[in-house]
Amino acid sequence: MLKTFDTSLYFITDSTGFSEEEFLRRVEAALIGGVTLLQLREKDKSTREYLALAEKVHTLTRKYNVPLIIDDRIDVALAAGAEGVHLGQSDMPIDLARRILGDDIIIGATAKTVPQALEAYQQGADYLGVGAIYPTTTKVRTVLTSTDTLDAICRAVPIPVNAIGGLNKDNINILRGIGISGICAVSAIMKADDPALAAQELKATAEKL
Ligand code: TZP
Ligand code: MG
Repeated sequence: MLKTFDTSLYFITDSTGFSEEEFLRRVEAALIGGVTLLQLREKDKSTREYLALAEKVHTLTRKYNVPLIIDDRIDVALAAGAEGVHLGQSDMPIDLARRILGDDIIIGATAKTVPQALEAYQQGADYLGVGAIYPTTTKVRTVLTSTDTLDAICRAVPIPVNAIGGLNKDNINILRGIGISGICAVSAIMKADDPALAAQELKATAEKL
């Protein structure tokens, strides 16, 4: 299997506050709107609940030919047959995950500094998420990352680097001139009145950076 993926508009989901039906409706709308990569991010579900939702989301992502990435859990990613997993600094180390998952599965890593970025790359990460660029309303333990650090990380590693944190179509101009491969967004799409339109507009704006 050839491992190809496009991080230009990386949508990370958050089901908090939505019925499953509404959540899945929004996920499909985002796919229709043109997201290029989709991460299922669940922090409070049991393993079985996470897996059951992953299977439903995977049915949708397959329909639109978008790789599905599972946050935190390599077991759930494997069991759901997902295309990848995203690992933070307190999750499974990248080199161990790579050993378990093999070379065909996408492994993404969170990095907030150049040393973290270099380590993740050297251990086998396929892409990096860097942030938070702006304060975020999404439930996450994070600190702000400067655009200078983001720029330094882009120059330090040869793999795709995505910016994350508080990004929306009205504020991503700050990323102009930095060698990112794409942007990650949760609430700008998830909580939009029209997630399909939000994804479409965000993608169009990001493409012009
Ligand atoms: N990591 C750093 S910021 C963040 C994560 C998971 C959340 C981003 O969410 P939003 O709603 O796009 O600010
Ligand atoms: Mg994590």
